[in-house]
Amino acid sequence: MTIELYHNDMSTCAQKVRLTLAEKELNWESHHMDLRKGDTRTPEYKKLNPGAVVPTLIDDNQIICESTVIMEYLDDAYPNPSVRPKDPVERARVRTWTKQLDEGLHAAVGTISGTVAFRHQMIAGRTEEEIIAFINLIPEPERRERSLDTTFKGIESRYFRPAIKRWEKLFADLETTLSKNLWLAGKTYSLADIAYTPYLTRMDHLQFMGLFKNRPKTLDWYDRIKARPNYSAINEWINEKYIPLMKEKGIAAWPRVDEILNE
Ligand SMILES: N[C@@H](CCC(=O)N[C@@H](CS)C(=O)NCC(=O)O)C(=O)O
Repeated sequence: MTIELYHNDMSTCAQKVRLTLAEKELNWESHHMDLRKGDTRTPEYKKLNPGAVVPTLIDDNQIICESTVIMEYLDDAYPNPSVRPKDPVERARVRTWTKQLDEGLHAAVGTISGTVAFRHQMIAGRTEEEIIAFINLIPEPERRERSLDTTFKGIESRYFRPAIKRWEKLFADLETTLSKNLWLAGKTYSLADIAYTPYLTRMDHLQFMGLFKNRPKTLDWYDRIKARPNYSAINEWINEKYIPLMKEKGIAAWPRVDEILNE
């Protein structure tokens, strides 16, 4: 039975799952979704994933949504090598890290990427009415509201400052943890490290490394996670069209980020 993954090249949540599959050396079949065209917002795809997002995993005829749940599922279904520590305390730490992403950090990165760079891709070639119609295909009212504000207002959106503040706190927390332990959950590389790898990469692509330039332990950890063989799950899927856009718009937005950091 082949593992199937509905994913997107640059999506952070999809990158989490691809990193996990690569770490476990599992073969999988790709269904690549174009998020700018709205591939996830069709009635057919919503039958697989009611939230209209990637990733979605299909294994053994079972549909599994939510990137953290998928990573845990893969570790349960294919336990060798395991990417979760045996020690209950370290396992609890993994959950504490992944929970934070699911409860706000991922949305905050969506806000940062969207306001700074991706809104330009959303707007290109669409009239205002078409943009609104596209956003209205998002099932949850809260996400729809955020997408409207971030798409039309860019970094002037009311969601931008709290998102930067949340990531500033995260970088402080990472540095504290990595000053005590080599990896996020303790002595060994785990799902916690995998889960945060795409987000550090995103900050890097946006030229937002200033968020952690004075955090030597985090910088060292970022070098170590990038040097791992499974990082090919990010590198081999880089969409070269995104990189110059993220760089140009990220550099232009940085003075506002710096202002927020220095408040
Ligand atoms: N909580 C979900 C979030 C997934 C998510 O936000 N996916 C984004 C890409 S990172 C997406 O598919 N967006 C498509 C869209 O908004 O049209 C998970 O962890 O799987």
